[in-house]
Amino acid sequence: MAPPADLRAWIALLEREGELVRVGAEVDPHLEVTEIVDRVVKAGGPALLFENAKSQHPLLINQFGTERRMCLAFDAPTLDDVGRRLGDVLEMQPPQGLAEKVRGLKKLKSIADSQPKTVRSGPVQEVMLQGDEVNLGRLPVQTCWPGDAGPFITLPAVITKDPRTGGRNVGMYRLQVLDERTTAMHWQIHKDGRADYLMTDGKLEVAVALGLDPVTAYTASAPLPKHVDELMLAGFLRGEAVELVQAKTVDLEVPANAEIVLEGYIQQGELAEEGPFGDHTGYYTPPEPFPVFHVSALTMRRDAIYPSIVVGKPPQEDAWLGKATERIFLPAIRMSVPEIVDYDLPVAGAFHNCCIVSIRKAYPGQAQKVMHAIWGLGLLSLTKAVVVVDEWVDVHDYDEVFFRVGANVDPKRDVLISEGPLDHLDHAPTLQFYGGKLGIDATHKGPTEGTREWPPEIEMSDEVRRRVDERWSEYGLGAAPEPNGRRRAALRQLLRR
Ligand SMILES: Cc1cc2nc3c(=O)[nH]c(=O)nc-3n(C[C@H](O)[C@H](O)[C@H](O)COP(=O)(O)O)c2cc1C
Ligand SMILES: [Mn+2]
Repeated sequence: MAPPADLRAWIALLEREGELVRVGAEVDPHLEVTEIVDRVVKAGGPALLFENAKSQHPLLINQFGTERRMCLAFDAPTLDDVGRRLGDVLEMQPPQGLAEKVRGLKKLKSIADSQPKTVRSGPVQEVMLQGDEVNLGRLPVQTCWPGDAGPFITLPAVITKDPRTGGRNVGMYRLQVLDERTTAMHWQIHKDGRADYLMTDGKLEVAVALGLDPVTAYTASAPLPKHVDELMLAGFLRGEAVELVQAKTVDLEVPANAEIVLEGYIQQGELAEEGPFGDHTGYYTPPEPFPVFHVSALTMRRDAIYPSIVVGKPPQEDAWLGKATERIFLPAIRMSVPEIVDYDLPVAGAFHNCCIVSIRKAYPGQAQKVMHAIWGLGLLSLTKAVVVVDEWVDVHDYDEVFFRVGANVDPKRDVLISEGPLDHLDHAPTLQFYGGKLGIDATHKGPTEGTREWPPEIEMSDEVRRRVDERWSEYGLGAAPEPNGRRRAALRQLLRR
């Protein structure tokens, strides 16, 4: 098996796995869909295909809403396995011996095969609408929350090219529908699409793909370095190149397997008020000027399916896109900060508010070094609070992390207050984009860091553990409870569902 080839194969797979429900009842994409999905997401429920969302196009939502579906999308047992695929390539060493050389060549080939390839035609261009024929009002675009300024296209893959280098960028940036043929383009200031826009002194051509296979859709949200094409990552993770067709009215290539593509342009300096929008921070983002996207053509499949997602107070469906990024990027992070063992971005922290990181600590001040590394690493640089724990602490076990913070921290000595760039959407800092950072060093310390001798942690001896394991049935206490760590892990899985 391989990850699904397009949205329809994905829907079929979800259906076979009992992971999708078709809803025939008429529903309103204005607020009603949000309320339904909010309940289903929080209950760990299925993907929903609304076949009658007051539009001729069905609306697909909650395709990513559980860990199981995310793993189905990547065709991997766990998200860490997806990360390992990438790590294997990143950590390639000069091969020793013939067997390793052959394996090395295979890895190199898998990179070469990841390049998107151009094909002559694709289903996304079965229907072609241009000029006045384009009417975004025909799509079941959701107005998600009562305070939203209007309908927003929430799950797009926005494609642009760097005017200097021609390098492609694909990003997930929401589009507020302003009228039949224009939207706002929500390029936050730290993002690659915005950089392409700033580099142009006239028109920037833009294509927006909607309804992709799940891996390619995910990669639009992946925080890659600017010069890396997200479609290349998609090809690598799928094990098959993304196929592209030439767009009809702009000089861009678009995924041949998409359901819908919006083609058009953005004129440098033409801005419109975007928002308010009920955002993934759990608050409404206030109105702010953003570039205007003119849609000059709309191509689609016959009976095109429209994909959507709701963000809001966590947890929402996007939690799992974020968790995928957390897991997939761990090997890449360890390439530049090798002492990092693991990290966790709590969903409740909206991803940029908090990062818990465990490190293999070998010298004084290393926790502070890692805090600064995170504050200097891609979009992780926007992290507000970093909590550093020792390598033996399970960063995904928030009880254990809280225990370490309580037990190991002298606030005067171990709390670092710094400052730097903050997330575009963070409403808490006094200034937009810029403010305070908090680092908490919850690792063990020693005299070289100005502390007293650090006491040993309480652990039962292996010998007694074994004896109790063997004798458990004699005690008449029923089935043996799971050892602590494993029980917590199971509990966490349950809470996540
Ligand atoms: C559901 C969802 C919606 C998002 N909406 C936006 C958005 O409106 N604007 C934005 O700048 N980033 C948004 N993001 C985050 C970007 O997709 C992410 O930062 C990605 O790395 C951007 O691509 P880039 O790194 O090529 O700029 C969203 C992410 C998700 C999962
Ligand atoms: Mn990018």
